[in-house]
Amino acid sequence: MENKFKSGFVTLIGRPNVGKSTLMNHLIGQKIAITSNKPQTTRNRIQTVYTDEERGQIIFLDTPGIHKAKNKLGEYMVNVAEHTLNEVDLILWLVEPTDYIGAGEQHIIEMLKNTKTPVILVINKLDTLSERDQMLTYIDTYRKVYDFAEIVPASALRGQNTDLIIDLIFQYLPEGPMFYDVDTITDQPERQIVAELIREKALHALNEEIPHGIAVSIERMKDRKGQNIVDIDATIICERDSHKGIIIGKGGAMLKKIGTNARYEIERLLGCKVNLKLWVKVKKDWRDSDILIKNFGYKE
Ligand code: GDP
Ligand code: K
Ligand code: MG
Repeated sequence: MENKFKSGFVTLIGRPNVGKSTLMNHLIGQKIAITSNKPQTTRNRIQTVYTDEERGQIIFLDTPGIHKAKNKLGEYMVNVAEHTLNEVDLILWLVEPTDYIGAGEQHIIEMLKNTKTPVILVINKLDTLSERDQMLTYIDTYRKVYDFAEIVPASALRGQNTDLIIDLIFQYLPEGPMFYDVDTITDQPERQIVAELIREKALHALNEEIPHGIAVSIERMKDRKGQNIVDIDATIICERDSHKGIIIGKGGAMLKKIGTNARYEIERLLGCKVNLKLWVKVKKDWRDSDILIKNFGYKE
C-alpha cells in the first residue's frame, strides 16, 4: 500500500531562550534563524521548509518568544506569536528541563486552552541534565497540566531525539500537497537573512541592554561581475550615541570583530566571497516608530 503525502504548518512556541530557533535550524539542517543567549533574538515570524519526498513537507514557523510587551516592537512580536496558534496544524511547545511551571508557562497553557491544535511538548536541553531520572519527573509534571499529543525530551543543540520529533510531526500532519518546491528552505529574502546574521554577531559581541535596541539595514548587496564576490554595505542602527561608541569600540575593534564573524557566516550562506562594509548610525527610539520598525523588516 502506498503512503499518502502529508504536509502542513508547525509552529514553535515557548519562552525566550528555550531553544526554538536552534531546534528549527537543526530540524531543517541549515542555519536560517539566528540564535543567541539573549532574549528577543527572533523578531519576525520565520518560515522554513523541511521536505522528505517520500513522507511529506513540514513548514516550520519560528516565532518571537512570548513575553510582556514593553514597546511597539514588543507588541508586534507577541501578536505574531499568538495569532499563529490557530492557523497551524501542530504546535511544538519548547520548555526548559525543570518541573517549575512559572507565570510564563501558565500564560502559554491558558493560550493553548483556547486552541484545538494538537501540541507536542518538547522538553529541551536534555544535554544539561546529569540524571536521566530528572527528566521523568519533569515529564510527569507537565503531563498533569495539559493534554499534550506527545511529550519528548530532546537536545536541539546536540541533535538528541530530533529525528524522533520529525517522525512524530508526520504522524500529526494531514494529507496534503507539496506547498513549496523541493529546493525551498525559507521564505526569508536573502537580504533579510544577511541582515539577521549581522545582528546575531552584534548580539554575541555586545553586552546586555544594547542588543535589544539594534537593527541592521542592508544598503547595498551586489554581485561583482564575472567574479565570485558579493559586495555588501550594511548599517547597524542603535538608539544612543553612547551605544554607537560601544559598537564601534576602541579604534574600531568591536565593529571589526562583528564584521569578521558576520562575513564568515554570510560566505557560508551565499557560497561565495563577501566584501562586507559596516557603518553605525543612531536613530533614537526607533522601536516605538511604526515606520522605522517596518523599514527594518519587522512588519509584514
Ligand atoms: P529561542 O529564543 O527560543 O529561539 O532560543 P535560541 O535558539 O536563540 O537559543 C537560546 C540559547 O540556548 C542559545 O545560546 C542556544 O545555543 C542555547 N540552546 C538551545 N538549545 C539548547 C540545547 O538543547 N542545549 C543547550 N545546552 N543549549 C541550548
Ligand atoms: K534567544
Ligand atoms: Mg529564536
